[in-house]
Amino acid sequence: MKQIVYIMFFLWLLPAALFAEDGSRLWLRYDDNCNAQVTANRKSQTIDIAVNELKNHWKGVPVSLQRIVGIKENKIIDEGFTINNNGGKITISASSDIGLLYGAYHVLRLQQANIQIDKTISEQPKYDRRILNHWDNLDGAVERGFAGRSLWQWDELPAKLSPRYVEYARANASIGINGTVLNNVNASPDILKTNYLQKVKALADLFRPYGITVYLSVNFSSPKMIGGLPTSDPLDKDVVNWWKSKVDEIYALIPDFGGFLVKANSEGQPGPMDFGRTHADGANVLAAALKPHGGIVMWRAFVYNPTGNDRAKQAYDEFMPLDGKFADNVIIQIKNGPIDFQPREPFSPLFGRLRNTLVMPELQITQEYTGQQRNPVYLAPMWKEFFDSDTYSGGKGALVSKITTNQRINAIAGVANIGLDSNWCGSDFAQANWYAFGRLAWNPNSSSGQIADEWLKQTFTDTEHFIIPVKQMMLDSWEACVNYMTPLGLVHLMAWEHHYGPEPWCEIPNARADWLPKYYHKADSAGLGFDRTIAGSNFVAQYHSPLNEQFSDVKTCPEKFLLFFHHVSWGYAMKDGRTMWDELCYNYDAGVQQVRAFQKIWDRMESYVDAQRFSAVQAELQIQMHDAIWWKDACLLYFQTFSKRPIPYDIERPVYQLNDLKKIKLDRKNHS
Ligand code: BDP
Repeated sequence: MKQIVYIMFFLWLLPAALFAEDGSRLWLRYDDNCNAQVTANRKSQTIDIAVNELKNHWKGVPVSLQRIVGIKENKIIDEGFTINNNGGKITISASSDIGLLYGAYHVLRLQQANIQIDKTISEQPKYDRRILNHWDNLDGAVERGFAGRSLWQWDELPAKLSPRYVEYARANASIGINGTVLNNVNASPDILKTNYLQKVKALADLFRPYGITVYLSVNFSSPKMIGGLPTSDPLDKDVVNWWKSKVDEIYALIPDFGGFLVKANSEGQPGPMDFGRTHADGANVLAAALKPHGGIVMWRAFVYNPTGNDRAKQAYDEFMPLDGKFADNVIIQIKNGPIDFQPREPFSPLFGRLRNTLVMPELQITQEYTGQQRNPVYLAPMWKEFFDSDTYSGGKGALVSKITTNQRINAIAGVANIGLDSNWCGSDFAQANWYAFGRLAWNPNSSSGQIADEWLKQTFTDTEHFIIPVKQMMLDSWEACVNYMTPLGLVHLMAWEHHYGPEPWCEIPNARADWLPKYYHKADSAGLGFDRTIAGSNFVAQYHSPLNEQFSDVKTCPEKFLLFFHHVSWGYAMKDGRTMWDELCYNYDAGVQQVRAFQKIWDRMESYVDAQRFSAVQAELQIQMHDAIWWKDACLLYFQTFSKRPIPYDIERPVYQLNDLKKIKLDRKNHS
């Protein structure tokens, strides 16, 4: 009897185990064992992966993979593909193995999204290097990571290879990501020690068939810290030689190593300026060591040092004088905005200004400032606003996406949101941001809606009753987040260090001014916002005309950036006739209302989604709802102490007391 009970209990558990929907399959939820007829005219590890993916998961007519030799050799490697369907057979052709694999994933994507292949499809990535930046430390912690600890098991490598490494490579290949920087930009010098390089090699070997190149973040003091030299001065002969032999050592292990990412002279990191040298001096020494092997240096423009000047101006001030001085395999990696991955910022003026230097965008996929993967926020619309910004470099039409894809080396980086959590990203909707980064890096002209559509269909279901409302929810989610966190061009109102939740009042004894919210919002009895016009910091002058003039004039400055560029009086009349104070209140309230609407949308979706993912998202929306009210009350009650105006009576009353909100101190570590 007892045995029967056990068996019944086991049988009852079985379906739950078989169908555990923990999100681990990402958007790759293909049916298995489809036994498709697939042939290829060549064999290689990469082509074999493509053949097997299709054999296993493709449900249509036979597929032929055609590796064509000798076309379009103008690029380092031509990763594009063409798909033809003659009715009885689908042909995927490409001039590289990886092009065939990308073509195979594209065919599967169309199948999962229920799109017929009824015309010839030709695709070519716009950025050549589509790179994830992992801010993973060697001790397994992930800086600004919200999805568990690091995927990389450094203590087990190279002997033990987690199956997740290949799953990671496969997921990236399926969306065209072809590079990964394994370690944090706040880099430990140890990564360049031989024992670590052996571990890196093991990962590189696993990733290679999936077209993924490995890069490393390096610490500029490495020659001194692990090389035993007395200095790391880039112009010292021994330092130059140290970098050269270190790089030679790396390439002996990893012949297709991609290069280095460097954060130098920023937030306490060492750099060439410690020795009276310039960013160019530093970058060029590394570049010279990498050059014979075909490697590149991605030198970050995120410089964040105490200067008396407007924080927004620093990157430009340091890098513009060096325009044209960088070696031809150095590319300057620039965050999308001039401050630091805020919910919304205008684009960094270095795009369009550095004209004799290669530049690449850095986006943040991990949601450091947008709810830390507890708030479902789809970031593609933010990135689109950035890509579509006109820099006016050399005239109208010089969009960020255009100027950054029109160079000798085209590259883009996204700070990864991936960790050891079973669903990879800590939340189901955060997976959409990883996905969207890959798809936009492939083609920044794709629309956020199109990407959301295909992601939803692959990840959940293609039923219209689900797709239409949930897609709309995704598309509105970023604007909602901006509304309840930092509307009208406000930035950096987040809590100290961990950056979760509002603390516009924050004061920390002896902290640098430009690490504190008050520096950014400048609330006083007269008004709110940072004057960056000629009467203020004159940051506007870093933009090309006519943006400079447009941002400078309070009347023509887009209201979404108003308080970024102007200190505006509380009673200032906005375009809709409301006062700035009222507009601010309505914006915060709109954010709250939007999240309420998301909750209602999602609750109606219960019958279309498995129970596990349904309730996970439901819980996140609940957290987001809580956070939105918290943000609204904290910011409005605090700013009200300056504006001395009532919160318009037709919007929701605060539910918290300012003094209670000020007492909240979350127990979150900075680097968790
Ligand atoms: C900031 C993060 C910090 C990073 C820094 C960077 O708060 O943890 O080290 O960016 O990009 O947004 O270097």
